[in-house]
Amino acid sequence: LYIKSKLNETPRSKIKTPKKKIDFSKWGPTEKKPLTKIQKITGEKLQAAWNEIPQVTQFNTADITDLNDFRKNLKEKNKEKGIKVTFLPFLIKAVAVLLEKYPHFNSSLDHNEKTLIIKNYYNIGVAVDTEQGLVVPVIKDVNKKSLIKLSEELETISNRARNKKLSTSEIKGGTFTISSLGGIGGSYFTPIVNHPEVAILGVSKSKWEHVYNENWKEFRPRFVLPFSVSYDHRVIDGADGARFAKDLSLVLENANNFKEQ
Ligand code: CAO
Repeated sequence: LYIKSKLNETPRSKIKTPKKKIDFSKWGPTEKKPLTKIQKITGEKLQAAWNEIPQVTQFNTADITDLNDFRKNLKEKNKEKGIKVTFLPFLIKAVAVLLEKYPHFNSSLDHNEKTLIIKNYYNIGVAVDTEQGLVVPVIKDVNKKSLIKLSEELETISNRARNKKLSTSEIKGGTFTISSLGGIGGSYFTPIVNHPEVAILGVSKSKWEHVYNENWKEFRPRFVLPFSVSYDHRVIDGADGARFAKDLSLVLENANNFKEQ
């Protein structure tokens, strides 16, 4: 009977704190701005993920000096074709390599939370900042696409997102998400796992730093990318979280990994 009554209890995550109405105008002038539809939907998703997923964030950096030179070169070469080559396609490619190596980062728990469903396809969601709020269009089968193709798709879907043109199929089916604030600034942040996915990469702005390397035996100016990986701790152990972040750094540090794309 005790077990039965426990099973019928509302899960802690479903209990909502009663909201108290506060008259803020008592202390000064205010104005009302209703949330957009996107803000409401995204807010609910984020709240559920925050309540239901025990998440940990692992931080790391990658020395992308060589990769940056390679990117600039590719950017220059594709300028005339009107293709904008940013860092994001490289990150998408690097993540795809790692998801193949760490399949449980590319999984979801089933509805009973008793079985892990590993996906053998690699669809990366990219957080896009729009006037209406945050949206996450998905680029499909990224492992089969070149850096240039990814650059083109990225520009198309982020424009479609900003012009409110995304269809339902374009925001579904993601297996892993990247949130890049690198074009804006800041050092590190802790992204929230995009449920039902189990891990997310947060990318911050790279900057020049003095780096000491055992091989060089001196400090050298290097272009360093800070990033963070948040993951569902029910599916991913801390050791694997650290391995994933370390390996991502290794993939990004070797520009040769991207040369045949
Ligand atoms: N370090 C240094 N520079 C970076 C960088 C990084 N990590 N990431 C991007 N940049 C540079 C780009 O290379 C580009 O410079 P160049 O013109 O010299 O090539 C410039 O910053 C602007 O990039 P961008 O932001 O336009 O393009 P992107 O491909 O990096 O990102 C998109 C595209 C759609 C992800 C981005 O525009 C965006 O919306 N970001 C916000 C996402 C967001 O809100 N996330 C938060 C979600 S959690 O609340």
